[in-house]
Amino acid sequence: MSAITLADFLAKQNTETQLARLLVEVAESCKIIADTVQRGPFLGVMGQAGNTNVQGEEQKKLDIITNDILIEHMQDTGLLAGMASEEMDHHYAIPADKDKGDFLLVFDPLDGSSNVDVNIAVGTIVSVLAAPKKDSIADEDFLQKGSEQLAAVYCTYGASTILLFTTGQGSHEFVLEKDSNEFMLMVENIQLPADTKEFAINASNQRHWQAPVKNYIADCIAGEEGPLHKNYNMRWVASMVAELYRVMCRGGIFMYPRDHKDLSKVGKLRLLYEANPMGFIIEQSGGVASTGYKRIMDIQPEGLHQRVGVIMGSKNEVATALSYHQNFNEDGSTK
Ligand code: AHM
Ligand code: MG
Repeated sequence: MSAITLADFLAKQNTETQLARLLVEVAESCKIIADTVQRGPFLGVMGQAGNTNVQGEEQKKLDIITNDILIEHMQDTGLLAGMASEEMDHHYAIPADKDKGDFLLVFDPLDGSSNVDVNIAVGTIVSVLAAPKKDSIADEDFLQKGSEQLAAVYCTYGASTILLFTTGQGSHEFVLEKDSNEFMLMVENIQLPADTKEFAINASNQRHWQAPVKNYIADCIAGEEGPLHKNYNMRWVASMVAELYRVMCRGGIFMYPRDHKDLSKVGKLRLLYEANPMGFIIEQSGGVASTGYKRIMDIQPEGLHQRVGVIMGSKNEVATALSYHQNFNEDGSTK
């Protein structure tokens, strides 16, 4: 491993000074979250919080605690005009007595948190946007396309604490080195393998899938004897950050597609703080991020908690999956 810290690396990349400062502060928040998640059982912060978030999902105590860590740490940096999160109905405006800055932050403070009690890797996902103004920020100011993101960061808390980020100049991986408590460069310019034999999807939803996904997965399972002529492995961790880290390391295709399970929801994952930042990092690693029908980062968001179908990963495999969608409309009907 190199001896290059995140701050050194950002300087070497000539990252704009304020953005570099912001990314270092996000990484500082992730260090606090890593420590809190690891010491969770001793801190008495495991289990359900006993309430639901705006999306009707049961909140874990750690969902709320990690959201508070990000808010409290980041609001004091003077770099932000506002924040929005999976765990808050509306955006959080930086209080009047604090310095404001030129950025907005949108995050999922603890992705995969349903797994936190069973010691499976969870993570923090952050999207950085330009603030159109410093004061009187509204929810609408966050409704920017993924292609307008200034940076995306995600940090997974597993056997190691690993942080990946992009500012549009490739994606890069850092590991938290315990003795120095610094994120040290592990991989510069991650390149995702273009081909794969590994798919990840929650197969218990099979009966709800649209026809193109049903057909593609059936052909994957058919193996060498089927039309795709290769034997696939399947993986499902139910933690997107862990899933996509595996994809970043050895390739793969990750799918949480739009389905017919609940017609009021076009997919499970959220556009602004899950699909867009992960899509930005995947694309910057040579991969593809699509809904099946269009590039995720081209979608004009209409709501803070908007959901979207997600198919992302190795370029050639995603292209194969997308080819199954060609003759279908976004609602799954045939053209
Ligand atoms: P969360 O943000 O509430 O944790 O939900 C997102 C997670 C993803 O990490 C994961 O891919 C998916 O939900 C798993 O869903 P399921 O439990 O339906 O398999
Ligand atoms: Mg999430």
